[in-house]
Amino acid sequence: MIGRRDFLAGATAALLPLRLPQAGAPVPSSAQLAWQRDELALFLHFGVNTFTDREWGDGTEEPGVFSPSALDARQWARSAKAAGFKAMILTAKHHDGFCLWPTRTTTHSVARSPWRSGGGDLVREFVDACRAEGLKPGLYCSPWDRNAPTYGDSPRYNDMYMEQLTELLTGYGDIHEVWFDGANGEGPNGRRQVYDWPRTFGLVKRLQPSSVIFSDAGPDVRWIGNEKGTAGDPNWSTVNPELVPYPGASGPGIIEALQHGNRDGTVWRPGETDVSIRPGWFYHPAEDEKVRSVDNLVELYFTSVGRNSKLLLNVPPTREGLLHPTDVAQLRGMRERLDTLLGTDLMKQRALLPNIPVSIVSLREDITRGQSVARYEVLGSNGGAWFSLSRGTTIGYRKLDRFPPTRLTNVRLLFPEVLRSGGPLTMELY
Ligand code: FUL
Repeated sequence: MIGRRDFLAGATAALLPLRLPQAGAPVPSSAQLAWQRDELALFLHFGVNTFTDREWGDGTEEPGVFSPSALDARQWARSAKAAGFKAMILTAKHHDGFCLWPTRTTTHSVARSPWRSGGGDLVREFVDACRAEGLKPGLYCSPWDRNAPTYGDSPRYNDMYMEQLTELLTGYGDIHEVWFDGANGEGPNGRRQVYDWPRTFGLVKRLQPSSVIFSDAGPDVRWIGNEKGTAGDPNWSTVNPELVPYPGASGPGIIEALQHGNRDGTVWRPGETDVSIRPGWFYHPAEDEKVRSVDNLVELYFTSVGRNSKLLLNVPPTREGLLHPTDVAQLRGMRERLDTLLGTDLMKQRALLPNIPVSIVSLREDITRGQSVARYEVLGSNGGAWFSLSRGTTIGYRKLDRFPPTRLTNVRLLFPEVLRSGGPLTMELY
């Protein structure tokens, strides 16, 4: 046994310096750290698809179809904030190419729509609403563009895409997360567009140095490898970058690497778990009865945040431009349930009370010093022999384990394997 720590009361324990710290162990940047600590972000898929009832528009949509009747981005932000979300990410442009801001790069935008008589700028209203409610704004701008005539003419399209990003990243203040998917469909006449990822990432870093860039290939935050809301277990925040060379890359082992990261990875690139509250990413009236239940949303929290990931939950605005009352109610229900489940840390009491059953253990490493625990086991006792409550591999930012309600007087944490000396480790019991 490499390390052991008994907890009778109090919540924080320093890991013993079990090995000399390894020079160069990957650690998070301050932007990655803040990103992870936010735990919950709301994803907003909204655009022409909302009005045509599609998931992927083909770029031939009339801008005139975009006509939300009562759009209120503050309602999105208030709902997110009330549910404990700390950030929001809007699809400024999806694969159909329709821009939610009055871009100079194309006429395929809100400027040609009846919304706000063509004078609207939804990216502006979105960032203003975020800031008014104390949320961090993020933007998704799809590289795949089924409307742009230059798409498939790689250098020309890439120039236009850089201009779009420049508008978004210079015109709206701090953008905390820039979200890239790797979808790469054919252009007109079957032409293949080659994206310039180094240029794209370089531009974002130059214009918004404090943001995190999300994609399959990071560089700051990686996709978790599925859209089901389930991070891998284990889930390391470190990866070997050569495994996923560019966003949208496919090949053997990539999904596995995204799901789990690499224990011996050379860069810090935590995983983000994106999933929708409804079957689709965009709003469809036919899915009003298919909104995830509170139980299901709470489960998502445990399989994402509780596995050292972050939850990016999509809640698509309706044709009115509002979050649907059902979705808002489920978000509120999720918050209430999480507050109840994780509200009272029994470790904060002077001694564990044998009459209060425990069913959740929350472990946290001080990730400013990287991830160090490689195997752990939580033992409990009720005055007699020790028995196992849960065990796992890595902990990272947060690991939530559930077990049948158990009465305990003592808890012991074992570390059969650690990679390096770590910072303080926190345990909470619920
Ligand atoms: C994917 C897209 O194709 C989906 O429409 C959605 O935007 C999802 C979040 O990313 O790559």
